[in-house]
Amino acid sequence: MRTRWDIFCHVVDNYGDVGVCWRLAKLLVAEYDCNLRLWVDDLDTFNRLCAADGITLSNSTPTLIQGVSVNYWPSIWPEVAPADVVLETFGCQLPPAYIAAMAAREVKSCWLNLEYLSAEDWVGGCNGLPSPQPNGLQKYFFFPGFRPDTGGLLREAGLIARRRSFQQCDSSRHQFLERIGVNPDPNAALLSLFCYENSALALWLNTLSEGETSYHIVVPEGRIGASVCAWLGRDDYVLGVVYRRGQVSIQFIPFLSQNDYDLLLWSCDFNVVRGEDSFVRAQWAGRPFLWHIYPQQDAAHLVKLDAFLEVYSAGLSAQCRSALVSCWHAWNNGEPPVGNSTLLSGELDLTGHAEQWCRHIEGQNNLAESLVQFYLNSV
Ligand code: TRH
Repeated sequence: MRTRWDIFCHVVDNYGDVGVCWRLAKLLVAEYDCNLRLWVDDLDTFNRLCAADGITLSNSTPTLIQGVSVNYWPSIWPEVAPADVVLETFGCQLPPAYIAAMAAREVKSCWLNLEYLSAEDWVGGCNGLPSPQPNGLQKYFFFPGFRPDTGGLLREAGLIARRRSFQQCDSSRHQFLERIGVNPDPNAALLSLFCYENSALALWLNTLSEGETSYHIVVPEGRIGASVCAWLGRDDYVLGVVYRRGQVSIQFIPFLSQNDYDLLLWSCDFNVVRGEDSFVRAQWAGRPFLWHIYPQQDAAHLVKLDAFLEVYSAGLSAQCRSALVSCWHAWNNGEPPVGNSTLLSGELDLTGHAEQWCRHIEGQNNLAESLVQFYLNSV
């Protein structure tokens, strides 16, 4: 009989919480034959994330998409029989009645709390640790990460091979870009831009616009629309239209499906990404990227940023490393990326390094497989 899974997702903000859960759910069903329900407490956000797939979710009835039963997680919890594996994501609180039902099961559910991704050292030591609960149940912490002692990263089977053959085939790239209405000048570097509001953005665009290289920057609709418009000296934009200022062409496009967003990352020479999921996908893309980390209170995110920079830049020359570190620091502190234009303009070849890094993390654990294995070891 197929193992039954329940994944609970509380949407804090933006798309990352539901983006990670949705990707994980699809993967567990497609590759591990799980019988899976995904419970999400904000289907409006989910609807925006999967609009490009032509999907509309409703609060009243579960929707079966790609084998995943997507359910609204209501504040008044209905009576639901708990699954064999229960995943609460990012510290969300399960409904008390559901926990009581888990405790009442003859064979206890395997209860896991999936944490946020971090490259910090302590993560490996905490991965898989039990957290005994007052009702006798055992909950386990599960940490994604970049090291062998963590749960690893989400990666679909054959992803990297597909990405490499896409990048080796000019016509695949061309056809994809044409499909999404992007037709860059062949001499321009193609960039994608997905980040939070950032006071460094206008200064960075200034630098690019005044340089010698041409850039075509693709901006999926979202939070930075207004600031990019302001930089262009406009009040608004029309999707698909290319706006020019100096060496920079800017094109806003509709928010893509997760699959098409991957293709965009694969197509670009350089990607600006944020949060957690796009950050990981940029790494699988094997292209240089700039990470706008999700800002946390007390600048806790800067520790995470440095932890990642430490592992990511390990194989770089001193010159490259220092350019990368100062650029990422500046960007994440909202400071002018002065002196970093070389990095962003591609003068330092980070492409080889990005591919090497991708090969390195490809050898690490696969998060979906780690979760399945953890459950199998527990029964
Ligand atoms: O949207 P994010 O900023 O998400 C988050 C949340 O803020 C969350 O609360 C926080 O905890 C987390 O970051 C660290 O960024 P992220 O994680 O990259 O999620 C974006 C999702 O949107 C991801 O699944 C990729 C997807 N996406 C598309 O499907 N199409 C697109 O066009 C774009 C730009 C993104």
